[in-house]
Amino acid sequence: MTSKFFLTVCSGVCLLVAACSPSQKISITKANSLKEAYKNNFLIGAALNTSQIQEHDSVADNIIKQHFSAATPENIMKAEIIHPAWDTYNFDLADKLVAYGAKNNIKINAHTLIWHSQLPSFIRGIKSADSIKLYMENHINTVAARYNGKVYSWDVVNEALNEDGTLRNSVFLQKLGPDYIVEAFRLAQKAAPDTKLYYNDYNIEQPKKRAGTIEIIKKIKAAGVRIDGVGIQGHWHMNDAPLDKIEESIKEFSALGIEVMFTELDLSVLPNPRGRNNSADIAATTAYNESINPYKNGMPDSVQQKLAKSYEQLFQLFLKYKKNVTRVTFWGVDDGQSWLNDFPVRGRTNYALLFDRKLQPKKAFYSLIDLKNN
Ligand code: 9MR
Repeated sequence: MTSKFFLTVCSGVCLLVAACSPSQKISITKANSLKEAYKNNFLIGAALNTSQIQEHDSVADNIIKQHFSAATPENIMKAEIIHPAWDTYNFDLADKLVAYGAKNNIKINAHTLIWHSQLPSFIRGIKSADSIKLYMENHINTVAARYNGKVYSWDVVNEALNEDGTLRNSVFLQKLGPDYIVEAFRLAQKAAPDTKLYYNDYNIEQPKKRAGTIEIIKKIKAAGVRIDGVGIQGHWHMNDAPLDKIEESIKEFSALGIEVMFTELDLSVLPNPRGRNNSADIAATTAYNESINPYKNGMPDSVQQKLAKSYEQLFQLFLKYKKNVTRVTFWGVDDGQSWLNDFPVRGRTNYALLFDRKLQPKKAFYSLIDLKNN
């Protein structure tokens, strides 16, 4: 009996599949798509950069279409790009992304309306509270309204908290006071009644920042304003993803009656020059030296395995809470595009995602597929 014959006979017939060789089994019995494997559990997303949104690389494009049911623009919907001057909006790439999502059945999570970082330079010239208020109103009324119902969701406010759970001293806090977050959601709810509204931040699985997040969510709800979910970014290290704290956070956030998402997942494999201090604060960088860039010529198999194991443990946890977790988004498609090659140290070679620099699936990818197929 030839293997070709065997393949035909095997497809869809479990008893015969058991007699196939292991490699045949993989191609016949296993879902080979992340979004398919997890379709009954949660959306699987990726952050897309400009080139991916413009469909420049057909290999990357095929991966996106095959594996992802959700996408977040990595940069192009941030204020400095979409709203570069007081009266100027630049919708070209965002429109393209929205059309791409509609065509390929990929839900777009728009990122982000109100954030202290990547603001347009004209904000620095604004001195009065009234003008900041007007900026916020114009921005949300224009951008969120344009994509109402066309994007699935918005990260309405991003990274408003300090590590101790107090509010970050952003231009919005300084000029508008602590209620600016509720006001941002109020404006977004009006401008985008058909789009889900989320709060998004990093390290909010950590107890103090988690408590700050809960306070924000309760305050929004107490004001009678809509918030549909919370995004735990998930920029962790493969050696110490905080599983217990993540589990506690899923429980506590879900108890507020909102969706929980992992919105920017990646697992660094490189030494952290700041010890265990994990931050996604882009301003917190460290100088390069060779000893903290150990895998510039390739990733050893032992590290591949560790990364795969760590992703597997995280997804086991997400699956345990599949009723509460609605989306898991990776912060990029492949290792080459990852911000972690330049953060917190510029010019390193990191391996934080599921696809390598040649767009080949890594062990970590297969570990997540296997988790659903075994
Ligand atoms: O991945 C983004 C990178 O290309 C930008 O240079 C950087 C600038 O702040 O923002 C990165 O994305 C951030 C996201 O928007 C918010 N959470 C932290 C992410 C990583 O810094």
